[in-house]
Amino acid sequence: MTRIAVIGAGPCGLAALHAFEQARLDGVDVGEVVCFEKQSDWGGLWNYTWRTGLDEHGDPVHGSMYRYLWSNGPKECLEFSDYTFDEHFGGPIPSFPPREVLYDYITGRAKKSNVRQFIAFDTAVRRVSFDDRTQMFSLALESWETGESAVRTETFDYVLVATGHFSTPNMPEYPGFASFPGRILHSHDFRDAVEFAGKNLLILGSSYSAEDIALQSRKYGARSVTIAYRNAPMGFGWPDGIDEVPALQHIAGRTAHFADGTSRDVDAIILCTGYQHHFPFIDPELRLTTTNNLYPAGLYKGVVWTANPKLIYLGMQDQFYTFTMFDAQAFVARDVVLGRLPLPGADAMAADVDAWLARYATVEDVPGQIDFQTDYVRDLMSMTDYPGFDLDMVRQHFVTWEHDKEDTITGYRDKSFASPCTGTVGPSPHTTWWDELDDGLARFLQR
Ligand code: FAD
Ligand code: NA7
Repeated sequence: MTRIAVIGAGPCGLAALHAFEQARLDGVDVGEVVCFEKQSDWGGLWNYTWRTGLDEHGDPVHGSMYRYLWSNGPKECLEFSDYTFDEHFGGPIPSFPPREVLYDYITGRAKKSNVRQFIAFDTAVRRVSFDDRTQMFSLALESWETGESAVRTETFDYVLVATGHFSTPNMPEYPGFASFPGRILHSHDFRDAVEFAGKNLLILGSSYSAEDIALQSRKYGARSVTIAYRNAPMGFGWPDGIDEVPALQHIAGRTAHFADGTSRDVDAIILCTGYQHHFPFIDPELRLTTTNNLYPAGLYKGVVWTANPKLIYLGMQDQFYTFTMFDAQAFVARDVVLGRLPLPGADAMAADVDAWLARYATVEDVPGQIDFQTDYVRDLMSMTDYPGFDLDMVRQHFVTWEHDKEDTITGYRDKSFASPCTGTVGPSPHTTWWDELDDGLARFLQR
């Protein structure tokens, strides 16, 4: 029997299990699918943990999400076409839910398709290697299923890596950090904005984490937030108490000095400086090495490891699209594994990757990035029976969302979008996002 390993039970791993289960329900022999998840529950980053540093087994904590995290894009842009928000919640809900609501939705589909039975929890993959002679992968596993650490090896025909890439921090150092008298942390370790109430914060970075943690911190009471950008400012109309300054040069005591010659005293520094694709458990010749971008090289259709097509990576791109892109990838991965989607030869795969990379090199701005990832998802969807949805509507939603953010960075989450699956328009939230302090599911669903 063909054995297929899925590593990680976050949104990508769950999408893979769902895809295989759909084929099984259609009467296809999918072989044996086993998912290994090092945490004790599913959901990946959406499975909130209060922990930072090390987990209960001494491994680096996977979670990077924090309290009071609301979706940073419209939920209509990530809606599963085969499990809509209307189906899960029994009626319309606003377009920007907090984390717990999206966790409920993701795991709702996984419960419906009954895939928990395929997951070995508390089981970390320690090594992935490939034996040229047997053409099989060997996975070294450490499991705490019985409470004690137990090590074993299993062999598989195919491996799907779904371990995410927003967990291992990119941690730059600036002169003066070692003697800074306050706390310095990475966004990976940020958990509760309330900790910074009354403080003057310095944030480094100019992408999603910097934007959201700056807003959060101010919303929950930081006295001031200074965002230092390395290349270009985000340029939003920030609320009172937040502003952007050019790059940090050095710190002297608690005084931060910036490239424009100005300086400010700060109490804490949050490095919103991104993450590394970090897969130390995969043998070097199988290991994806890339920066965070929309088309990592070496992956045919963004998923198949061209150097060994029995190895598949899911969700390794930077992400406008999330859950729907993961689904589209998972259906392609499944059909490659099942032999329903024959792969072209190595040269043709390389040529396809090169063509996408050549197009990516011409992308100049955010609308271009949105179009690029839309076309990528469209290409994937043309290859399988993943149920269609109005992709052009989603593309337009992303463009509108970007404009909304430019209009009002504190108010864009109060807007409503139409579902590309059902047409349902999200109602306005009962409380504007800037005034809502409670991120609980029950509170969000109150009408
Ligand atoms: P993950 O969610 O990271 O899951 C990977 C899983 O693999 C984890 O469960 C982990 O424990 C497991 N794992 C890792 N290594 C091993 C191993 N060696 N052995 C066994 N198991 C392993 N997306 C949105 O759509 N909307 C948002 O609002 C949004 N906000 C975000 C906010 C933050 C702070 C971050 C960091 C990301 C956010 N994202 C958001 C993007 C997020 O990456 C995706 O939504 C999604 O979680 C990616 O799913 P994944 O399965 O690829 O990875
Ligand atoms: P991103 O989107 O990868 O962005 C990383 C940011 O970090 C980016 O603005 C970088 O600056 C900045 N950066 C990187 N290195 C440095 C140094 N050395 N000094 C200053 N600034 C630096 O990561 P995010 O965490 O924002 O977002 C990741 C996901 O989490 C995303 O999907 C969200 O939904 C949540 P640059 O712009 O290149 O100048």
